[in-house]
Amino acid sequence: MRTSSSISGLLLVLLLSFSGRTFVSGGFDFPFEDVNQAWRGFLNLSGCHKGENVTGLDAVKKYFQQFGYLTNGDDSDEFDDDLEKALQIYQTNFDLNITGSLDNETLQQLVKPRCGVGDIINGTSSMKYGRRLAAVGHSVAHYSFFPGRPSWPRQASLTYAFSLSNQPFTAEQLRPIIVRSFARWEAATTLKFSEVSDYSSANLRIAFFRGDHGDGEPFDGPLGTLAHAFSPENGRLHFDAAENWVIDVAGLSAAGTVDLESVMVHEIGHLLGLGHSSVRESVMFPTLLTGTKKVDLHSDDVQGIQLLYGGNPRGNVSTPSQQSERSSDASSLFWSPLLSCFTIILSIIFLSFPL
Ligand code: TQI
Ligand code: CA
Ligand code: ZN
Ligand code: ZN
Repeated sequence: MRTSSSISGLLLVLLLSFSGRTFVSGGFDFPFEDVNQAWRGFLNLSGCHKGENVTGLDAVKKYFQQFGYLTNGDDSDEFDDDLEKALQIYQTNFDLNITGSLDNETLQQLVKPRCGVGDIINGTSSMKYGRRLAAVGHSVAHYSFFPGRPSWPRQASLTYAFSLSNQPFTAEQLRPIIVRSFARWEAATTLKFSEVSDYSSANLRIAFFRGDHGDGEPFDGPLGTLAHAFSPENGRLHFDAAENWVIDVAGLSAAGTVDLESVMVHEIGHLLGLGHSSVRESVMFPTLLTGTKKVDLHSDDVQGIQLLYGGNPRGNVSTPSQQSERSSDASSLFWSPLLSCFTIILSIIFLSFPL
């Protein structure tokens, strides 16, 4: 990419002033980069609209490709019909004025730090997105999947194993947390989970690592990235051993501690094929308040996982909020932009990683 390198100092100052707004949400009090380096060059493109040919538009197209808005593979500098459509969808998702051009408001949204997961999964430009649907009285699912919606076979019996290397807990401390976390997802689906002792042959493999551990997603020390999981059917779930992990609620009052079980439940959702959700109370919402535990599946999590695997014939798990009407447009994802991504640093983990 030749574009994103041209950044003037003035723009930097401007960007720092935007970033003040991104701190409004309560989340982990992580240090994080103000604005994704790679997208700073976007700010040069203010006012760009259809028909123009401007250096730097190729980077915008790549951004939209990365997050699912563009699928035509074209990365020229030409502002074409497809780019205009992509912008309109993006503007709908982020509740901006739907101008189809690169106005300032849109550019400011584009350069904000965001999660690595795409907004549109299997998207087509005919889909409807986000809050506007909710506003006309339809409940919209807010869970999401990975691109291509990968999953384990329905009704699979999956084995899991955990490694005791690099971490402070004993098997006796860790096992109940893992067992409980899997049980929450099992209760909602037809999936079955069982522990096996042979780590290398297990479907799902849980381990703690520090720093670079060979999968291209090095951990970053205390806070920042807490853990990551790969999408089906990879099965790897890694925790950052450098975190101040807590396994009892009492310990959560200390600053900088993270509840292992909350993160475990969230990461198992990823292992099974769920992306993030825009429903604040869901376990797949990409923010966890400091010092809190969030381990009960929300109806949004249940709907998402049941879409992949079907419901549990033993009866629906009870969920804290009323079940909302299932939307046929399950694959759209709406981010509440100010309140979701900005409190955490996310790593991008796609299917394409080799084992
Ligand atoms: N780790 C990110 C996460 O699991 C890594 C990640 C980003 C990711 N995008 C992904 C993993 C897409 C799989 C698929 O979300 S994290 C939280 C929360 C993290 C964050 O360390 O930032 C939890 C891990 F929600 F609290 F912010 C677990 Cl619960
Ligand atoms: Ca970390
Ligand atoms: Zn890893
Ligand atoms: Zn996540």
